[in-house]
Amino acid sequence: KSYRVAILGATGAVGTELLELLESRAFPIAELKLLASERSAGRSLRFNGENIPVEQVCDRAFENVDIVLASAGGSTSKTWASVAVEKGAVVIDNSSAFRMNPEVPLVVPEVNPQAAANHQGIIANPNCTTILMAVAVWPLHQVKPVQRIVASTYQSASGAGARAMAEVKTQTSAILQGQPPVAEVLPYPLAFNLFPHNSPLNDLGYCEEEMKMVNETRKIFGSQQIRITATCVRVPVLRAHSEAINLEFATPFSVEAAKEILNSAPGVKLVEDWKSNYFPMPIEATGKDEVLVGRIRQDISHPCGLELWLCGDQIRKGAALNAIQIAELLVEKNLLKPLVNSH
Ligand code: A2P
Ligand code: 11C
Repeated sequence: KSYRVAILGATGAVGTELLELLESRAFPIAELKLLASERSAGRSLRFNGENIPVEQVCDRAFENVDIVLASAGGSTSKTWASVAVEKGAVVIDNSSAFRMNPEVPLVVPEVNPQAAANHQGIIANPNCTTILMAVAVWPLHQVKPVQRIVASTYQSASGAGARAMAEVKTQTSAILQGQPPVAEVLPYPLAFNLFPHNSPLNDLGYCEEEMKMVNETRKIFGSQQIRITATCVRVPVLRAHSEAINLEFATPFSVEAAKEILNSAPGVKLVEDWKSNYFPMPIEATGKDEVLVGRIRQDISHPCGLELWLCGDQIRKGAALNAIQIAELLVEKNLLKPLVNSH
């Protein structure tokens, strides 16, 4: 069996990767529609050796579509997801628009694939920093429940979209030529700099990105008890996020046990060579499917604490790959027809 798939936001950083993954993972496609804004109408993109035209999104675009992979921002998803669902499609949405809606499953296939079965037409793909952390922490949490997580992130430009990635390159070459860097997409110059994540701040001083890590992780893990705090920072890296994660358990968790668990955990690759100080790096995570995890060590400030370091491709496992894995899960478990909403 093959499926009619639409990518909403096909010309963006994540959309481009979705296209590549559908091809490289040989997703069973009967028909592929590429949708974006009016700015992109008239362009075409390569898929399986063919040029496919990009269409401006409109109501009719969702007719006869089984799966919509949406990655065009929250407001675009809010406008079009319900249209697509009404027309019979299942929407896998990469934006933050529906993630905390109790009726919308928030899925990381390595963690909570069973949640996908309850969808009512929309399944949300979590925030990228959240996905990467969830993949690494879940296998440990399965063995011994984590009580508290302290995360510090080093987030690449790709999280702010294709135009932000281009801006960092332009800023870098401007600085190298003695010119001032110009920031138009990002709020401040990122080349040779970094700044706290610029999403809106709440009354407690946490930005939205930090609160996504808190709230989404609890929803994915199905545990409101876990105490989580995060500091999110944008760094001048192109497309892989890094995270320093401190975990606290009720009783000590040996480093050896943690390594053994992570070594065979789905979606994780253990990367450590202590002799040469070699650990995960964003340039090595770029283009990889796995979350690279290493530097696992006892927290010297707490007998029940563990420290770890991870890097993961923000566009791939942090966004497009996770969405495609959800689509594969829907196909494998025959979950494409939404449950009838009883309300
Ligand atoms: P377009 O290229 O036509 O602007 P990124 O995350 O890399 O910035 O990409 C965002 C994606 O979302 C692009 O494909 C972009 O299309 C698409 N997009 C942005 N706004 C809209 C909109 N209002 N309607 C449809 N697609 C949109
Ligand atoms: C970033 N993670 O790196 C963000 C971008 O909730 O999907 C994606 C925001 C989201 O800036």
